[in-house]
Amino acid sequence: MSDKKEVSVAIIGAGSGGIMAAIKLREAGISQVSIFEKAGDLGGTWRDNTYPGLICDIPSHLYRFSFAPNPEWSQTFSPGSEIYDYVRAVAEDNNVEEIINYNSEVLRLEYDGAKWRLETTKGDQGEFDVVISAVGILHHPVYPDIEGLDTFEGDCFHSARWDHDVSLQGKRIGIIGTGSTAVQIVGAVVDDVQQLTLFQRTPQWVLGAPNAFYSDDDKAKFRDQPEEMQALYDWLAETLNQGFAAAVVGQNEEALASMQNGCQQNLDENIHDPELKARLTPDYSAGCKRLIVSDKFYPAISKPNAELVTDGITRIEPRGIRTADGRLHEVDVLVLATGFDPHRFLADALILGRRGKTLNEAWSKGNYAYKTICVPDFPNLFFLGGPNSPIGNFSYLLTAETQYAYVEKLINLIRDGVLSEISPKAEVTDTFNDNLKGAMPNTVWASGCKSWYFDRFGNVASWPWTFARFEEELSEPDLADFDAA
Ligand code: NA7
Repeated sequence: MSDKKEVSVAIIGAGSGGIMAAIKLREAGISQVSIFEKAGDLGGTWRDNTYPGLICDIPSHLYRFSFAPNPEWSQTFSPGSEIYDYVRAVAEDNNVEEIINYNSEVLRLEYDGAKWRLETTKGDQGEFDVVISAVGILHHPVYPDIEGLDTFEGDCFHSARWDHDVSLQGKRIGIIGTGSTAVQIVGAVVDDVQQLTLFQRTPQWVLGAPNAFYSDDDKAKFRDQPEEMQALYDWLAETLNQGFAAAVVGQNEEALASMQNGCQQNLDENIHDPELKARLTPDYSAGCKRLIVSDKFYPAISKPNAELVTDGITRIEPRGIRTADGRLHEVDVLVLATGFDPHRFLADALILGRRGKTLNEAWSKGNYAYKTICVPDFPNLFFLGGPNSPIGNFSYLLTAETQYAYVEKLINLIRDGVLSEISPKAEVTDTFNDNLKGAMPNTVWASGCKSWYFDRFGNVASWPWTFARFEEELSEPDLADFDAA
């Protein structure tokens, strides 16, 4: 029998992070684990996004839980539905569904000096020693504030709310946005539609990485020789860490230049019309906005039935979109590929910490945390994918597992009776965040573009250092950084 103290844990969100945390908590011997999920299904962003052409821009063999390597990935960058199936299978294999409370959006969390009382849309859910927020960042769709949007008479939906009852076959489709989502949709639907009009506010750099299929032999090899699959993982992780992830935080100029050259080469080789090329060429560095990976976009936008519109949108009318040059672009279906608000976290809930302080008050000048994990005055509330988590083109699964391992160590301090309440010291948290802000100007994200990495206060909300530093910072909790209680 364990002499550890029993703790109860509430996890908010049944996406990849929440599912992983539930599996690992139970493995660690914590039996009282409940997940509260606002929707009626698990899978997070892979549940919400079902648009045609959806793939993950992280190589599949890197985008997996460490404890569930998957020999069956179909492609270098596998389709979203396959990732959803993978996350679901991992949850089922580990009996996670039995602890998920669906349609239970957290409305209120109140710390009473010892425990968190949790209330959802289904009412009072009782008290928990620890709360882990795994709410993700890509699930609050942003709808554009364009005059007349509600007057459009055709079908109109956000890319994350794709209406599969609407056939695109032979229709005129308009797409607003040129992020990863829009780029993937364009490549997937251009051959089905009569006319595709893409409304671009800002051009994007696109890396033309091919999306190869794994053969049956490849999959058999990964199945029979797991060490081969691990070797591929290690190579991908190393390549991304040392290359891209270091480049975007100013630690690898050569890799940054090579990324820039790769994007330019993709543009040069695939866009032959100089006028179109000029309009597709960004005026900022590659990597400043989240890098897009697609070998389909440029060929697709060059097709005779595709048009890139770069005149600004002035308003939306019943039959289409009016641009600044006075032209009305008539469309039957309008897709809003206008992104997400990644900075909301728990903003829709009332989170009351010590002395009745709310999390929204604490974050009124911007979200912050100690090492991305926890916030002063909100004891035993831990974040996976929290403020300033690495959100450059990086595997969230890898990030979340690294954060979880640290959180488990914090929870063990409670289980072992070392501390009863864990909250970081305010001054240590301030120093951490001052350093973080000080490092931000070295990153490519701050080099002169607008992107969803910025919060509403104009601060970049990513991790400004290498992934190695992330792992190092989260390797072992330093008790001196926490309030003694
Ligand atoms: P993104 O990357 O945030 O892209 C949103 C796009 O929508 C972007 O091109 C925006 O232009 C455009 N946008 C947003 N509002 C408007 C208005 N009002 N008018 C015109 N254009 C607008 O979202 P995605 O869904 O593509 O990708 C999100 C992440 O999901 C992606 O990075 C991957 O990690 C997966 P802007 O560039 O701001 O001028």
